[in-house]
Amino acid sequence: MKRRRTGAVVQRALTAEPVTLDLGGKTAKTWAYRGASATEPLRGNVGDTLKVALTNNLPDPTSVHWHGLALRNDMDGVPNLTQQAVGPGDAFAYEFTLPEPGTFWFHPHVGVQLDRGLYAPLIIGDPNEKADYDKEWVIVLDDWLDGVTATPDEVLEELSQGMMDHGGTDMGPMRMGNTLMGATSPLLGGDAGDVYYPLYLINGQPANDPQTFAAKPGERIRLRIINAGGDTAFRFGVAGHPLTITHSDGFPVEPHEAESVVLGMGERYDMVITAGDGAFAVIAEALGKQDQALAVLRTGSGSAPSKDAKLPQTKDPATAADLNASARVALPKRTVDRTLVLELTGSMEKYDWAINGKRMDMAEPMRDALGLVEGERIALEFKNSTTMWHPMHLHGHTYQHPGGGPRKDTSIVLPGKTLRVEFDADNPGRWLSHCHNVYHGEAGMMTTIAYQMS
Ligand SMILES: [Cu+2]
Repeated sequence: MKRRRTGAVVQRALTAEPVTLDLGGKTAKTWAYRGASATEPLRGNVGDTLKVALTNNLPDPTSVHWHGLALRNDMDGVPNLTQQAVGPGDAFAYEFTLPEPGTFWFHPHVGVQLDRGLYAPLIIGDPNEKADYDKEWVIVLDDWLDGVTATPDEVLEELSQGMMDHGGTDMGPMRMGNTLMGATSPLLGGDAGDVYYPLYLINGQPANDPQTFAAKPGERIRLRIINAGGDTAFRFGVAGHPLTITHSDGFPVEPHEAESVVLGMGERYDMVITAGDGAFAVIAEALGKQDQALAVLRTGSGSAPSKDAKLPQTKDPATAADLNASARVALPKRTVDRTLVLELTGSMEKYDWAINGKRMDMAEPMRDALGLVEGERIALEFKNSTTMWHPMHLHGHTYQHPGGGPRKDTSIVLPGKTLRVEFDADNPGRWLSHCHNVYHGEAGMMTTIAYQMS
């Protein structure tokens, strides 16, 4: 793969460390990064060299995975596959060229650390892009439990026992320990998620202490939305404001108007809104979980929106299926050289989430690697044989959805459905493909796709 280089170097220090947060009055001990956060993104331009000096001040090993980037394989941050995990007290120097402009993010690829506070946006600018907006806001959505109800490791332990989902009650989903029974959403084809979260956050703030975004009426604002959640799909919208979706997972799409948009874990959408006059609720509805994250868009006087403000339920929200890639990022038409079938298997009862019936052991990630040859056009079929949706992610590449659909690296695959995407094998290395439900991934719903430079 040819990578443009500007010669500029962006240098940052990043320290993973224990911290104590105030989440709207709740004190939470957690792990987070010093040097980057939801409100302090890393930024660079396409072609710049990013140098990040990671220091691990956690009691556990960690790593940094640069989600969505077609970067050099040895910087992808997957222990036992692309590097050794960075032990407590140790350091690691990440250095790579920023390959494409867009909205990306980063997080550890060790255990369920992602469901703590260890994540931040990576925004890659394009100096040649003509910006037809006045302001730009990065909005990170998250489901939060760490240090409030349990640690993510305790939740995984609980889920791993397996459970029968007896469904919710007439009143909605039902909490049992840290799991949630009967959380369903028709938008996700049934079971929406399994984990009870006491809080939902926008840029690290809960609904009772929302972030306020200030603008002037009539300003055009680019929103870069990232779902950093562990087990929650969000339906995002801004009350009273139509969204014009412009990018999916960093790559441009033909502009698409919508009232709201659904994001699975790991997905990003960029959109433009034209600010109205007053105070408006910015809402991320936690699908199936009867709760939501909230922020406020304020351009004038008027009382702040209630924390119970709701998105309209009337129209179908946008999903990847509604979008088409911009012509300049559509894959050139060519015949498929090889089809890789990734059958998603497993169940809640056994908590044996897997790909092609094999649960990946991260101690041995090459054991069942799928092979291909550099230069091939690959069709990747995510065949969901389970009764639950999965947000499937491919490292090191951005594939295209069928029928001229959007370029993406993370896609919702509904229960019983198959999603067939295509990509060009132009970035040799050992790459993971996995479910971005962090608990499903850690339970084994991962595989490796590997190829050498030919
Ligand atoms: Cu999954």
